[in-house]
Amino acid sequence: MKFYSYTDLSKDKVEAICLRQLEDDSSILERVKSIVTRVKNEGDKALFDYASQFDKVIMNKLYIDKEEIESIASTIPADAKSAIDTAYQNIRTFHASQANKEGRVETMEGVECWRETRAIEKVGLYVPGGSAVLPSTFLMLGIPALIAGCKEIVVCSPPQQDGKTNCYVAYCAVKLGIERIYLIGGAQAVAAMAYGTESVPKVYKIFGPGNRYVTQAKQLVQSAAGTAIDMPAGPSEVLVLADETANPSYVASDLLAQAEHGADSQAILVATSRKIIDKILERLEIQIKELPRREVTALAIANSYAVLVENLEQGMEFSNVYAPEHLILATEKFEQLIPLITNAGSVFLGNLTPESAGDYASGTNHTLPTSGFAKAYSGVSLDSFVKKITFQHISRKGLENIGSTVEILAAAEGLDAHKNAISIRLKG
Ligand code: HSO
Ligand code: ZN
Repeated sequence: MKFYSYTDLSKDKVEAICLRQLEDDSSILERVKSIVTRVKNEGDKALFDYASQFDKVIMNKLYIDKEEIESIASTIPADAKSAIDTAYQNIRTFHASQANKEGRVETMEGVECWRETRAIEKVGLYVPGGSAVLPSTFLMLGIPALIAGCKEIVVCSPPQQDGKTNCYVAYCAVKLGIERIYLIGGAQAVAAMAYGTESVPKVYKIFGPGNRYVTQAKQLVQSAAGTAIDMPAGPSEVLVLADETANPSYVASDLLAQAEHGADSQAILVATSRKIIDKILERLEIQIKELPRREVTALAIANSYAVLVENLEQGMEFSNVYAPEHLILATEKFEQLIPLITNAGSVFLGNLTPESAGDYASGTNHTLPTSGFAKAYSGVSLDSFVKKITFQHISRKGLENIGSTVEILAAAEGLDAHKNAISIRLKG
């Protein structure tokens, strides 16, 4: 882990260390383009070919239905089943609370305006599967889609070696009432949902994390097919801000939890004394030895850094420039820092609130803006699955009240037809 002292860093240097290593995706862009084009032109045939080429499975159909999903789900171990049940309940409760209805507003007497929410009718969820089992992502996307009332929820997940899905993903499907899972992975799954094939319905918005191919494909179909996407996804990251009230072992465990996601993950430590940093790194060295994924974890830690700051406020200043996907405030003084947070995807307060809780089960969504996108993007929520449509109604009194304002503005813009649309009504 590299080390920096904030007061010694120029503004440019701060900006530079906050830049995530942007992968050179030009090499994969061409491959993704050819996959997307083939799926668009050849439909299912291309999907069968890619399953044997990339997933190394010969598929005779591209999906499994209710009966098969239920039979796979029934093999789930009891403890995993009840853990998914608890997570499901918490995620549901939190996301259901996001459905707030807005009132009607009279902007002038007789001029009434309001917004109504409508679900996006067709959404596509990409659930990473295969070797990396991510049923938690299925819950994080499926639950808000369900609450929003999306009519068609298309789910794609890469096939396992046996051409099926695992019991965790199958059980999540049962809980969500999803009766078909398309066993398609990677860029080809994104292309199938964007353009539609003989088997896979076309959707209006695609959600979900994935590898560089999936991310590239999402960006491609966004411009080429006009399919909306949840957000640009980069490697996962955490920033932990710690002071003398932090528990070094806990902080070390949080940094490692992030780092084990992948070699390109970032685990940033910001602390108010050198002594705290040293203690945390000491704990980290001990804990990493026990981790099954220690090799990949060590690579991510080597890619990460610690920043020494003079106080928590200065730490927050740095954090806002970094704009972390996850921000952990490992301090008892977290309350006073909340108003200072301007850029972060999701925030974890105090010493007993690890990111893992939010990754799986507390209720908040784990699909969050990475790579500094937290400066302008929010994480996935109920809002991501709906549109807000504006309405207005004008009465005769309202028309009299607003009429001249519109006429004058229309005339100023030289748009006489606009003006007439008012004048003709005022006369009538
Ligand atoms: N930390 C990831 C989510 C996740 N962690 C899924 C474990 N499983 C991105 O927020
Ligand atoms: Zn995680």
